[in-house]
Amino acid sequence: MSASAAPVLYNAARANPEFAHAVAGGLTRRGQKTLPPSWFYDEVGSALFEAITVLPEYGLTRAEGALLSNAADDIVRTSSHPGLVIELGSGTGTKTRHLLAASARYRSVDYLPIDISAAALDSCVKILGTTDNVSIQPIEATYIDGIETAVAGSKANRTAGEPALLLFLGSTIGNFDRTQATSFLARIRKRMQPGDYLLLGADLVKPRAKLLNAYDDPTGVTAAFNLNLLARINRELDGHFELSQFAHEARYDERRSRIEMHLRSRRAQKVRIDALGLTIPFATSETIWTESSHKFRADDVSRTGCRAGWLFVRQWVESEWGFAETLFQKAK
Ligand code: AVI
Repeated sequence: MSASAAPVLYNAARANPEFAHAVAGGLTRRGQKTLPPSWFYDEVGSALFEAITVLPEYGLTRAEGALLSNAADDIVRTSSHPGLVIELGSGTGTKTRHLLAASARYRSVDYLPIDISAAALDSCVKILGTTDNVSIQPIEATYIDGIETAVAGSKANRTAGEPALLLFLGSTIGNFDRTQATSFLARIRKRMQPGDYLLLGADLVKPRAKLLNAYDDPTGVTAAFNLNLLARINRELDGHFELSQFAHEARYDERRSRIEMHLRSRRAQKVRIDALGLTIPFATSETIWTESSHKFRADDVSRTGCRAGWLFVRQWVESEWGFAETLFQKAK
């Protein structure tokens, strides 16, 4: 995505310059307009995402919770009872509870959740803060900066050769395309120590109707989550999007095993964004592509990790919904 074309005249008093830049770049690019999914998660978006995770149609979070709860002992035994657990994009950390409790039965555990949302980290500390034998040190940062901070900060406390367990759960890996996913997994491997483990959660391919229902639920929660991106532009960048003039759309690209979320303009319109000094034209039915959610075959997940230089250790699969946890290790 090119973000260089548009002048970004953001209102420095209120706007996050990175958000301003992403919006200007994504909405002025030639061809398909885009907005990156990382900007879904302001306070409203995070609350809507929490609601999505309990929808009957969105089985992903429940399946992963059940898998982690059933396999927690097995996972911590296979990853050498880690005393250091680092989690990328922890959110509220609800699913992680089982793993921490299983590891903390053997030893004291340092848990370092990494998230860009301070609100999510606060809830994480509230939810997991009372787990026996677990000490939590939240890190408010992007993934790569957060891992660097976590690994550097924990060096002094780590006995040499004692492996850490890095968690990347929730199928967030599916929000990258295949090439980006491999290069991201390679980048995080570089920052970990030899012998460290990675547990990667990935949603598996399932029938089209089941997927479309999960990303276009009849209650409209996912639609609200998607439309909130426009509302966020209105709030933070003095945008003039009329939300009723855009529709949430979920599509399934079977060849790429990918759900796409779009916001479709219901009519030809021009939308002013004051803080950016931009007016964005939309044709009737033109869309803004806001998210891709790639789905995996179980052996795809191990192949993707191995292509990034990780060694495959073991995989656990929940087959009712279709979800896999895959454990990798960095070579010693
Ligand atoms: C965070 N991520 C893995 C979710 C997903 O399923 O791609 C975000 C989401 N988008 C719509 N519903 C949920």
